Amino acid sequence: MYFKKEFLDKLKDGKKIVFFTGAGISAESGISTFRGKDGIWNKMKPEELANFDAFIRNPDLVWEWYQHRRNIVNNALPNAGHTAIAELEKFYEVSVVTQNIDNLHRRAGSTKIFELHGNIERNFCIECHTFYNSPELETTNTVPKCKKCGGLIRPDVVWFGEMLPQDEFSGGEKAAEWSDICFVVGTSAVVYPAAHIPISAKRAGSYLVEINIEPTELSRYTDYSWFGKAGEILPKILEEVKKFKN
Ligand code: BV8
Ligand code: ZN
Repeated sequence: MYFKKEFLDKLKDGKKIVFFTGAGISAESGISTFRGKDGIWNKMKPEELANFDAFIRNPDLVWEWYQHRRNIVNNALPNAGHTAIAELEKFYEVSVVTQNIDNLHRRAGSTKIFELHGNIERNFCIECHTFYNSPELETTNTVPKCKKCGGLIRPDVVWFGEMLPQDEFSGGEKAAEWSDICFVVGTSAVVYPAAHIPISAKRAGSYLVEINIEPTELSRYTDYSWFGKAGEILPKILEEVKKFKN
């Protein structure tokens, strides 16, 4: 694979690298994206499911949708893209700032992860905020009730109209601003405030590299764009790094 000299120089001199990732990095693990041609939003509107009012209106329907997605995630494995990012920790200070809720970066071995939109393996009671990990909840498709107070239990993910976890967001934004290279991998970059992060990185002087199978809202800001699959491109970047860092 051909790499622009400017990019190779950044890889040689850089110390801090951020990977800002979206659903596209998990596509090769068999997890559908949201807005692509096979995206889950094509079949129904996010407003109908991924928001608190929808949950209160029809908790069983929303809970069942997340159970369905949990099963897909539980049967999925990290792909070569996730594992290449984890392995790059041998050569750089790597932070992963992800919009994904599938936990695949952690399962691949990444150690510094900012989860902007929560994690589907965690749940909490909407009344008393007691946390429940998925395995301890019955796998029924009706919404479980809190053992302490009987309140409804919801997935610990950020729904539309909800604030992002402040520490995750500000930690991820700072890591991106301090990075030498900020890779944007597999995201349509249309969801805010998450999509601000690569732009703040660029403004702070980070070298912005996009990896996607098609152009996005962000493509015009990037220093370098690759059109291809994350699971194919990231291992090639790792191979290149091993040539001069081993
Ligand atoms: C908030 C829930 C306010 C968890 C999600 C109008 C304009 C601008 C903003 C808004 C607006 N109206 C409303 C808003 C705000 C809204 C928003 O941004 N809406 C957008 C859609 C217009 N944002 C919010 O509501 C946020 N909260 O603003 O709160 C507030 C402020 C103060 C006080 C109180 C409240 C909350 C946003 C989080 C919403 N939660 N999901 C879940 O169920 O998953 S959003 C959903 O989109 C996912 O979380 C996902 O992470 C996120 C981003 O999607 P992507 O990851 O980018 O996935 P997508 O399918 O879009 O793209 C995949 C990409 O991969 C494609 O580009 C494709 O080409 C590429 N690809 C595919 N295969 C591969 C690949 N690339 C490489 N390799 C491959 N193999
Ligand atoms: Zn409770």
